[in-house]
Amino acid sequence: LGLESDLRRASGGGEFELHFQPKIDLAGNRTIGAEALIRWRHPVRGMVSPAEFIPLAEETGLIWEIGAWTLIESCRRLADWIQRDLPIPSVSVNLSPRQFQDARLVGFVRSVVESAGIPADRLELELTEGAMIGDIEKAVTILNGLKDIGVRLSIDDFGTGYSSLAYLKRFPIDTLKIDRSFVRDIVKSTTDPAIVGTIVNLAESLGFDTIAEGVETQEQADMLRQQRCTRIQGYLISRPLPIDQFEVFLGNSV
Ligand code: G
Ligand code: G
Ligand code: MN
Ligand code: NA
Repeated sequence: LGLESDLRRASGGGEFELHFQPKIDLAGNRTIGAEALIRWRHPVRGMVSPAEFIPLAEETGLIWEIGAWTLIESCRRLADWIQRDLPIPSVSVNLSPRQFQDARLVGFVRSVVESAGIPADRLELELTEGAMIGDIEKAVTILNGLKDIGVRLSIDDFGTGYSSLAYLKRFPIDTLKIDRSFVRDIVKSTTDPAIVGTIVNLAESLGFDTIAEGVETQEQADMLRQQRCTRIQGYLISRPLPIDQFEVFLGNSV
């Protein structure tokens, strides 16, 4: 309960900050984007992980305010980087299931993108399969609404959820983010390389891009490349970085 009332107080934004984790394309070795990841600097507890407070925010409904803060802040940041000509093609923001199902979502995303003055296709929204199960027709309607704004859409943690191929082909998405559980053991596993290869083929058939998350070693990156997945994100490239360090990363990249 303590944490809940603290979260209520923090939801205005004063104790949150965003870290950014680069995504790169091994073919060409360039930064293709960055994922915004929220951090909570609690005055007493110190850093509280989103793995801890996002589920609580979902349960209590505070996720709307927190998500609004994240989206506004991410778009502002991107606008600043564009204005300063930093080499960052896009920024992605995570949406949890309750945010996705909120009737205000499409209108809100549109207004935030317009206020920030960023090209919509430089913002990406990451959704999990779990957000879209249940009422598929409704999910498709929301996805189409988001797509009409021009933002890019990705399915996060892909391969761990329940989306059937019949649904997947109806989703107007751009990218499958291959879940890190398939990356973790890809070097030793007798099955995971084939699973990754199958996801890459599926994505190609459906016209989606792929990116692998949680890449920690060069050997994993090599195995992914063998399966024709060239976009990666993970500690091998960089941890999620505070703004100033992320800008140094961009300054050092091509
Ligand atoms: O950044 P990692 O460090 O600990 O994030 C843990 C989890 O929290 C991940 O599942 C990630 O998607 C989620 N997460 C991080 N930032 C946000 C955010 O701004 N909004 C939502 N909904 N989830 C987030
Ligand atoms: O659920 P989502 O994919 O949005 O989660 C992002 C989470 O993954 C964050 O907690 C982030 O800190 C974490 N993360 C990013 N790169 C790596 C990595 O290479 N290895 C591991 N174990 N976690 C990572
Ligand atoms: Mn994510
Ligand atoms: Na993920």
